[in-house]
Amino acid sequence: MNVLPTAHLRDLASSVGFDLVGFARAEPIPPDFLMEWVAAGYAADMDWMGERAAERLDVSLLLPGAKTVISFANNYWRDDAETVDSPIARYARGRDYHSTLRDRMKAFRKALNVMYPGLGSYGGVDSGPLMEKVWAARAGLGYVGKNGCFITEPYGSWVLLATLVVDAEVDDYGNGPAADRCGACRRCLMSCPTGALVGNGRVDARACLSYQTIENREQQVPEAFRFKFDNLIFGCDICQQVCPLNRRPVFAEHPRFAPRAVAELGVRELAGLTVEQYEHLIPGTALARARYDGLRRNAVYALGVAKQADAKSLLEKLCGDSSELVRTAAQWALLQLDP
Ligand code: B12
Ligand code: SF4
Ligand code: SF4
Repeated sequence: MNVLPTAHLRDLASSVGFDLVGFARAEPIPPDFLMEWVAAGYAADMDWMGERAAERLDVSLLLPGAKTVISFANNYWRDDAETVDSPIARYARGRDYHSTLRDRMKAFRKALNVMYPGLGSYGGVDSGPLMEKVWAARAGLGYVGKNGCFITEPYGSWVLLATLVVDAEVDDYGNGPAADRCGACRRCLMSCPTGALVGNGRVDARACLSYQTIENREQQVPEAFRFKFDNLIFGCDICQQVCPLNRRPVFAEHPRFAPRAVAELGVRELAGLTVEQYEHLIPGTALARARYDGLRRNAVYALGVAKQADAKSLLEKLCGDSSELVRTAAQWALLQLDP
């Protein structure tokens, strides 16, 4: 197989819509970061993080003969007046980013296949057994901050990642990971409401509100964390919002990152969402991962935390909801209104 010219790959990445691209040699990842994180229990019940550890650590198990990992990033930050108080994390307000980045990677691969017939590749956006931040770091796009997020120079941490493994070398692997710019700052560590940042960029998912609001969707959330659902019902941006390296965000122009109607709703409307409204507003967004009852459970907690007296009648109604998850959350929320 030819050695691929990075100048050409960079043009191609930009033409399909990626903001950043970089290249890393497909060398195995030292196992300690992942294995110690899993052994400490920080993966919570995301068993899939440990189950395919071998592939996460060695991409040649995903693509025999892997030579290069191409890392892509897209800025997604938008400041739209009507969504500034949305209880939904920024990355989830627009069209589901998985499909946006996947479509871009698909277009990139299609063009590659035409130019280099026979080139083997394996791609992933969030869901594949890949350590995407490690590859983005090795590819020189930035570094992992103390907040556990991947931070780039032009866009701060408001980026989403996509990763493509190929079985050919490229002509320039760049200079490797960018320098750490956190310095003595500890803002994120001080601001995380649940103490989920446990040092060196590690996140204890059990305590992270992003995990509790999205992944832990079938049972009640431990009570201590429910009290932190303060206008926050899907994902959490607190450790990014306080980061000084995010002070100059760049507006993501592409319409796929534009907030959808659901991002204009407040906690009360989301708690009272009907099945019809859910079907109209949620499919095609990342919010679908929390499912109907999980999303309403979160919004119901947030109503309790806000102690909004005028939410009482809605909560009383939800105490009779067909979902046990929502009923129990509503009983708890009512107690917060009326202890
Ligand atoms: C599991 C997971 C979570 C978990 C755990 C978070 C975590 N930080 O581990 C939960 C559910 C909590 C979560 C939350 C979020 N997530 Co998430 N998540 C993932 C996932 C699937 C795997 C991450 C992982 O491997 N963790 C295990 C630890 C051990 O590895 P790590 O995170 O890479 O961190 C270690 C290494 O990077 C190492 N390291 C650092 N630098 C270097 C350099 C080199 C050369 C090497 C070898 C190692 C190394 O040190 C770190 C600490 O040990 C990735 C997608 C993917 N497949 O990679 C998305 C991903 C990390 N998530 C993403 C997003 C957007 C989020 C949220 C911002 C969403 C939100 N707003 O609520 C939050 C952020 C929370 C936070 N503070 O990190 C984006 C990251 C965007 C960014 N700029 O960082 C990703 C990449 C998805 C994507 N494709 O865009 N997530
Ligand atoms: S996403 Fe929220 S809960 Fe998770 S580490 Fe950051 S501030 Fe803490
Ligand atoms: S808030 Fe400070 S310590 Fe945390 S990631 Fe940003 S620069 Fe680093």
